[in-house]
Amino acid sequence: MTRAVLALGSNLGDRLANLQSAIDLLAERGVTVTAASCVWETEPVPPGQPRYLNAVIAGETDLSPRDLLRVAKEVEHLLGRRESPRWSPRPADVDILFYDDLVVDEPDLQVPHLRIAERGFVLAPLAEVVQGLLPVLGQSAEVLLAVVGTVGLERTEWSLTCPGESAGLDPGVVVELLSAANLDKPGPRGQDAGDAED
Ligand code: A4P
Ligand code: MG
Repeated sequence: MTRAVLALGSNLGDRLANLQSAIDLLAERGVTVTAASCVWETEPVPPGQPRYLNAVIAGETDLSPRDLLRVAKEVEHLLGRRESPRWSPRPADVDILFYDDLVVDEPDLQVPHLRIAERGFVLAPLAEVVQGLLPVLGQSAEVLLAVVGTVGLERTEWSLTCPGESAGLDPGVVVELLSAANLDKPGPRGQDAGDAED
């Protein structure tokens, strides 16, 4: 089994339901999701589209990186995503952030995902799920987040359910707060976090 870390995003439809459905559909397709970050509401990049909900999940899988990409695309499609320009609004985005410490550099698949270090909406939830240095990148998500800043990132009170959580398969899960980034609300499962907008 390989540990994979995925980023989820949604800014169309029932965004929270879309994130949870993505987890459930991944679980049905060979990704045992063992940990989820809090749900973050984030300013869209680029602006001029609805706000996103974002989360990061970790899981165990026997799927190859390419099969994992195929499954990610299938889940996006099942949740209503159709061909659209890059960075346009979507009911579901499922990106592979890490696949253990493997590096993949192919025309249609790069792992680690190329824009992790520049995306606060990825780094904030990632810091809740991966402790310490990130694979390949060799920096912690907290440090990278401090560089890009936390403007436009808000931790909500919502939480996601992981089908594999009780299996205790994921010793790397962090239940730590992001004090360095001044994100000092309780988490990471959303208990007591009280800043949701709606
Ligand atoms: N691809 C290559 N590597 C990967 C990978 N590691 N995981 C290819 C997933 N896909 C990968 O992706 C385009 C192509 O990238 C895929 O066909 C696949 O072969 P896409 O999901 O269709 O397009 P995208 O999501 O628009 O592009 P990408 O590159 O994933 O962009 P980002 O950087 O993830 O931006 N703002 C907020 N607040 N929150 C968001 O979640 N997301 C985006 C997408 C833009 N702005 C956002 C958010
Ligand atoms: Mg994507």
